[in-house]
Amino acid sequence: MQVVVSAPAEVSERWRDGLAQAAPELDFVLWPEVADGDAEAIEAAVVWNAPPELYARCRHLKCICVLGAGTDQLFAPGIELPEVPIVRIVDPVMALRMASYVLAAILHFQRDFHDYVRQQRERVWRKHRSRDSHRVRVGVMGLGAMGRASAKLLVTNGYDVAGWSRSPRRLPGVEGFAGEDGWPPFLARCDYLACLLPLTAETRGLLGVETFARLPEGAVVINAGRGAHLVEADLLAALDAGRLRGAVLDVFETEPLPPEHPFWDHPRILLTPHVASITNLETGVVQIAAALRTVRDGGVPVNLVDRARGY
Ligand code: NDP
Ligand code: OXD
Repeated sequence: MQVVVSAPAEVSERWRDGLAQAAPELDFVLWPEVADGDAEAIEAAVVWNAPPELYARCRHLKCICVLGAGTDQLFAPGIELPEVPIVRIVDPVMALRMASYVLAAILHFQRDFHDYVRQQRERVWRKHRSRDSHRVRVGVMGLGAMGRASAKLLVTNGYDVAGWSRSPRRLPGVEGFAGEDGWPPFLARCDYLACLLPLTAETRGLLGVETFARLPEGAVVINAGRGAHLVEADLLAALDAGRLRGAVLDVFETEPLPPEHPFWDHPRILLTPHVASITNLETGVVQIAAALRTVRDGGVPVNLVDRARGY
């Protein structure tokens, strides 16, 4: 089976080599080093933000494996996807990475590190009183692989945790809310709101003025889902009005974040360059190799994306 690999330039060879080691019987070729005639023979694609030409030229794909958890990139305008299974990565290593990011983001504001970093620069010795974790109400938007691991870690760390999902989910120690009806009461109890949703037509722009208005005064917003979940102007307005206390952002509408973007200098925003949960190569290649073998043998791989739901 011939498989094309299209990944960001800085990691594409590592993925190709890792996959070749995990599945030596398969033939991996890097995009765009695929001659026109050869594209016809390619039966699977392993992708992260692959260009539309890949799908146009590799016309006999039987499967698409995404090098990450989120698959919204595949449904972007201009991409004509073949009707084949789409496999994503569901990896406990990644989930734990995300969970530790969310915990660190909360602690940054909860324990006033945001102010201490500035105070250190100014040589100011001033103590702040921080709230203990059991008095801190955290809400996790999305209770999938990422959200469940994050909620679990937060419960273990003594927070008062709630989760919001499309369908009702039960997790030990987590107050569950679901759908439109669950949205207002969920938001009303979020001192910290962490967005770990997939980007779909329903979730785009969810972190906007109406959502911020429902949060308790002085809440902190964490977005590690996708940049388009957030209405950037609404966040700036809510921070500047003091409605929100702070924001921790890992994902942005435009990545890399342009140098002139107002988020860079905002005193109440901590930003990171889309690193909350980078895909783990060692476990990733094993999962993708398994999916490719299953497809080659005529089976149905696990961790499929539901196209109708969009995630
Ligand atoms: P999953 O598909 O496992 O979980 C998605 C969760 O979101 C589910 O609980 C689902 O509800 C819920 N959801 C989806 N749509 C809605 C909606 N309209 N209303 C309420 N809840 C909804 O995804 P993962 O947990 O694996 O990943 C989530 C996202 O995290 C990815 O799509 C990606 O965008 C982002 N991500 C970011 C990374 C980073 O480094 N910043 C790294 C990895 C992922 P239900 O349970 O009912 O299906
Ligand atoms: C992912 C990501 O979705 O890294 O895996 O954003």
